[in-house]
Amino acid sequence: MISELQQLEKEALAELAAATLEEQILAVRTKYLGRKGLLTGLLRNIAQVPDTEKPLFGKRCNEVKDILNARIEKALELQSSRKKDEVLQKEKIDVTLPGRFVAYGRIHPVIQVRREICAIFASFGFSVVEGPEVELDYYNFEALNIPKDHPARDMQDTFYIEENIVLRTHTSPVQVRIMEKVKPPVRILSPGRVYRPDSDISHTPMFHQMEGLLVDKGVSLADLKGILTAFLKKVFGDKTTLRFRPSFFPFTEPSAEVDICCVICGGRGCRVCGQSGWLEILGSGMVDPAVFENVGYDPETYSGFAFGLGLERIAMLKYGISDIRLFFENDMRFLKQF
Ligand code: 2NM
Repeated sequence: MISELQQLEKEALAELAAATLEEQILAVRTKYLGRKGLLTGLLRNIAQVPDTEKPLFGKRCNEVKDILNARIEKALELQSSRKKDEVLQKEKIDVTLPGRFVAYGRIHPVIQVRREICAIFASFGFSVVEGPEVELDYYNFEALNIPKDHPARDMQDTFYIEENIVLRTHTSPVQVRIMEKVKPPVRILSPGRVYRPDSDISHTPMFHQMEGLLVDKGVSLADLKGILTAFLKKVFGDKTTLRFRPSFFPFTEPSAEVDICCVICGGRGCRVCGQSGWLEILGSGMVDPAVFENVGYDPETYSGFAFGLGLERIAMLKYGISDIRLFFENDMRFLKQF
């Protein structure tokens, strides 16, 4: 029996030495020390050992049991630290590597200009309003006193969805919709995308416009001049000189275009201003009584002024950009500069 015990100890230690995985170590433990294990079995058979040898056999059994337990414990520890090392090795990060490039966005220059202008008019008490880009012929043309035979209504100048539905060519229809709903006083600004079938160095089929409208009792051309002068000096600088030039729009009477002294040449004449020394910035006028009639305002009681401008054009002048198409190419080398 003693020699059997020695043989068993030798085998158990050899198996333990070969066991690397946790399951393998636990299997050795079960095989020798479990309830039905080999060492447990030997101990159970102690009856067959001669009486004189019993104490020694019992002692040796316990020694072997302690040795095996200690070795198993050690093997488990070793195994778990090996597993930890493996994980650490696998998840190793090189903290000396340079950081990864993060692509972050920024506000498009046209939208920066839109925000800047909105903030200026907000300080004058205007609210920002928006409306549909797919618009009824009525709101885009009819209500604005643009007659059926007007060239702007031509297929050449307007994208038609259906006979009576267009992509809006300006944002004034938003203002008509507001006037239909609310009584004066009205002070609104309507920025947004507009569409016209044009495409060259200064025109894209979609561009951004901003229109303003102020209606109240006793509004005059002097109010128009005062507000627009204050606005343009805020955008282009206090020293900017302006010129109000008579013009025509079907929805305003009288109408005026507003020029500023060329920001490039200071008025001496250059390529940007076409040698005139002036830059066209916006169109404006006193709202035509016919428009007021269409929205249910009494033109005898109320008067108002309106204006419209192209945001790309303002951004081009402000930043010295000569081709409008650059705004829509999404080239980050261009966009990152603003
Ligand atoms: C412009 C020029 C002049 C304008 C008119 C209106 C409305 F709805 F009140 F009639 N909104 N915007 C207007 C007037 C727009 O853009 C060059």
